[in-house]
Amino acid sequence: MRIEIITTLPQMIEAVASESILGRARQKGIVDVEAVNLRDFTHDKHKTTDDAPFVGGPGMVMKCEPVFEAVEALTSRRAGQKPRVLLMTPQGRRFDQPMAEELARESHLIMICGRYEGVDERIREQLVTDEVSIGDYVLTGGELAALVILDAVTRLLPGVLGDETSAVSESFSSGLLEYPQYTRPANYRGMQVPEVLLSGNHEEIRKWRRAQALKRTLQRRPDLLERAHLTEEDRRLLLDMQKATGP
Ligand code: 4GX
Repeated sequence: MRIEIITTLPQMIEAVASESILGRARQKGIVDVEAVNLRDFTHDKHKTTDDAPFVGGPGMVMKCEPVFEAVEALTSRRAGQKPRVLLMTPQGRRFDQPMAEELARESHLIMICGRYEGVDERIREQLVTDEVSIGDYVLTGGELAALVILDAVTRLLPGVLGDETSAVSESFSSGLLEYPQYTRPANYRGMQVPEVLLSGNHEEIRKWRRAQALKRTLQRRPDLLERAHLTEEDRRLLLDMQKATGP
């Protein structure tokens, strides 16, 4: 998969994309990440990427020319194919795990990172296929949002995670929050690991973990239960929990 990130701060992308699991995925050739410097597509001495809004108003707006030329340079390399072009903006569709899974099926993504107050509307209308938000808060630029998407998408690509960890991602796709985790020692300053986890009874452990995941989800994110994949046993457990705590 090829992912190109158009930005005035390529070092910010490179710093994250070269570390840890992401860095290894790149070295293995599973994902080809390129931070594309928007200033390379300017023609003036000052390498200008922004300008004052027409008619006035606060702040600066990202200019059309460098962004159009950058996207055209990246798409003409692969004539015929039409990559998704994402714009990071609080006005976009909220990024979530199903969207990460959807994007992980693409072979080529371009992400545009805005700074300043925003981008010229013609960029949105002509170049962008998806406006994406990572949440309802205001960042200073799109770079951190692009990195969040890069991270969540890359870890879904085959070969990026080991077999063990990929099972963990399955459990989020089951739509429930994670059960509590423990490691050694079994007793730390008098705080005991739950007895069942030391029992060696795998069927009891499976049931305990599932019940804990259901309980957590019910307490913290009841909204997730509506879309979770639940068995008859799950539904019975949930009803018991709801009875125990009252309406
Ligand atoms: N999830 N920001 C982008 C500048 C901007 C504004 C409008 C394009 C259009 C954000 C978020 C986010 C702040 C990134 C404003 N660029 N991006 N930036 N939340 O807050 O994605």
